[in-house]
Amino acid sequence: MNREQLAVYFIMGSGNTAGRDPLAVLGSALRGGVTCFQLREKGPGALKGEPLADFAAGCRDLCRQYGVPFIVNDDLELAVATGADGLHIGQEDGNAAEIRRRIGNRMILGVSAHDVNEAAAARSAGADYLGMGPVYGTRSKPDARAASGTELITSAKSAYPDLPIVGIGGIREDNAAPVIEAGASGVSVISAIAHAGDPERAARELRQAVREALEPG
Ligand code: 3NM
Repeated sequence: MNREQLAVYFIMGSGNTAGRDPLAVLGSALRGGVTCFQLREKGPGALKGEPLADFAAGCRDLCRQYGVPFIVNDDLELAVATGADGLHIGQEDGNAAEIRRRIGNRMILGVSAHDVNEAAAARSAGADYLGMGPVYGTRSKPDARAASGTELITSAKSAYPDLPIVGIGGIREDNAAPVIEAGASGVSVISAIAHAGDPERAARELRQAVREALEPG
């Protein structure tokens, strides 16, 4: 995966869209220019079994139409079954090195990391990119840690300059720039797009904010 594909990394599950059709929200986000998508089906009412497989296939097909990587959160079986481009795992979702051995280099592997030690471990396990957060306060992950600001990105970036990082947690169009300036290749968001009145416009504005921060002046 190239770094440009991490610029605006949209994450969503069927329960994140405030009652709207999740595939319609994803379609709008893709039209607005998101560069990567992660299906993260969690929490009360999460789809399982066949409905989940159907939903995942719908997400995959939309992502393919736009040439955007389709990543599955924490479900290797679903990732393989849907022909996903990648898998994203958290610190509690199993051993990253073991998962890398199982998927080989056929799939992108993303790992959530919350400090430099976790970043180091993920890097040696073979992660292609890190998700680091929560940068700002978030309501989308009930068990999220305390907001850490952009400091954790600065330190991971200076320790491992070659390892792409996306910031996550409470990021919106108006606070995305410091995340990029700290060294992230992109921003990862749920609510800034999934809860937006106009997800296409929200995606477009985030893309523009990230573009400007990546190319100052
Ligand atoms: N992971 P929003 S924060 C899925 O810190 C997730 O690892 C986090 O949602 C972490 O953009 C988070 O709505 C939620 O704040 C991000």
